[in-house]
Amino acid sequence: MTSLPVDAIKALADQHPKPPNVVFQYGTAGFRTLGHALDPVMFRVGILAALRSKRLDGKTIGVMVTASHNPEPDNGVKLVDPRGEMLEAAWEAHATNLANAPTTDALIVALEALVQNLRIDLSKPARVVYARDTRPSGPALIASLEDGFKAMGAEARNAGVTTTPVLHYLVKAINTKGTKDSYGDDSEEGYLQKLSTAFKKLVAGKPAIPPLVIDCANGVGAILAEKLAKHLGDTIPLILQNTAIDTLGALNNACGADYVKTSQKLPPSLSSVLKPGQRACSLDGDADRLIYYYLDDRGQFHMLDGDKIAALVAAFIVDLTKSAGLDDQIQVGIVQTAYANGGSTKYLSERLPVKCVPTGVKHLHHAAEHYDIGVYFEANGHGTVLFSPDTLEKLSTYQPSTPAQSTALNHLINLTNVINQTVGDALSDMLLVEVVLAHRSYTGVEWDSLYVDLPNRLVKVVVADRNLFKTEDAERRLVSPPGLQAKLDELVRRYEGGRAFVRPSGTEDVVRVYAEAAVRAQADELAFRVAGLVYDEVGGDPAKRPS
Ligand code: G16
Repeated sequence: MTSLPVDAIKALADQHPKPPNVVFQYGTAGFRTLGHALDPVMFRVGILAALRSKRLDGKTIGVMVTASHNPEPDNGVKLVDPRGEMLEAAWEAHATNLANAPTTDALIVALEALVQNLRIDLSKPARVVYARDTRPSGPALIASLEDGFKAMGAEARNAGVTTTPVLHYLVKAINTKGTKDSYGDDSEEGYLQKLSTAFKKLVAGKPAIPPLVIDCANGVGAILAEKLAKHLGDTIPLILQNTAIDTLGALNNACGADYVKTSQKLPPSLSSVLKPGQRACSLDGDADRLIYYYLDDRGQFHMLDGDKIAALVAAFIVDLTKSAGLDDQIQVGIVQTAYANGGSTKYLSERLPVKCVPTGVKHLHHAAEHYDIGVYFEANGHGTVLFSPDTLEKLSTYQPSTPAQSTALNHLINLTNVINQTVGDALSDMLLVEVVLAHRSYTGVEWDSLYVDLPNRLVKVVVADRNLFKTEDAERRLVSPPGLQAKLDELVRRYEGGRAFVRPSGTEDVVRVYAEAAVRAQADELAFRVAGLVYDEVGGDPAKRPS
């Protein structure tokens, strides 16, 4: 192919027309909206993925169809770049542009401009791998995506129904296959083998691990968790809950990581299952977020969120680098967002370099790449640990001088395999947490006591136009609507230990408000007062005014 296959594109594009008066936007995690609205977007994303692959010399690009933690009627799509990381930011604008071309002719014009401006060599091959979660709207959307691949003559590999992190893993495994950087066998089985083998080595010789309850959010994580449980055997007994992937309306409904994090309580379905002191965790709808929790002896709920995971894991890795004699050569750093609890930021920044970036895995991932070992977690449980290429090289060539150094070095090497370094991965993170708990002999109680969380509250505000909200300083301050930040500052000053910020969501049509304060009632009051200020400033549906 030396020019765009215009006829093929036209013929198929006419089957996926864009409705007028709808504006699509490639946001925090790709396109996300009601599933039935996404048909034209899928077709165009299929074309774009093929062009991205051609631009990158035929490297395989990933496409994941999911709306993750969002309600079941939503769906979405995001592109994954060759190393398994999120799509390069500049291409997000191209995706938005193509998705909004009003007619087939306008789409062709936009595609021709893209090919010319980016000097895409159309004679290169186009290779893609794609997957979807369990949402009912998935199969139809996949068919539309496949039309996009077909129009471009792309070599497309269907990875079926699997988790977002598996898709990211596959992309990296395919692109590194047969090279010295091979990431593992390019199959779901290869992924499960890699994680479970490393986990078994890491906990070998440790006391038996007590059973762990997993809330699978009634999503695709249930399928993978079941396969993982088989690979792990007796090493760690997994008790799978909320596995109803075929029950309409069950996905993320009163369960899953987002439910637990936002409502700060146990999924009701677990109340008769979880025993005091027992560890449990929740995945989200595509298994890229993880939140732990336990009930204390009085039955009180304690949440161990992404911040607590970061603290647990970072301290463990630092100790291993010290024990291996590598602490002067390997620097561990942390990346958080404005949602990180003030308690965690204080705890971590007293020990390690900490950077704050805007919401979205892509921002955290890139910032973490600047450290030798970068630990990044969003408070919502989305995160992973990155080992830089230099660090991986050091670990593979370092000569330990004592048996203790050698053991620590082996642990570090095994950690690089149990951790999915392409993206946040609930199941991989779960194994990582279990490794640390086993090595530290911690229950949830000791882990929880690393630092005390400041009471906090997250509130959604439905406004007429969330695009009116613009932020700066890693989303910690508003620059628009003008004057609103000054009002927030004035309000926050009245609360002891008060902190609050407002930002537009990139995945839902809402504005998010986060507030924390020294005591619970004050954090709640601050959040709702800020939400009220936001609402009054820009207006919206009176029935939806926060109260
Ligand atoms: C996605 C992103 C996360 C982000 C979350 C919420 O998560 O990957 O980085 O924290 O959306 O984003 P926002 O507040 O902009 O709506 P997921 O799990 O839904 O893919």
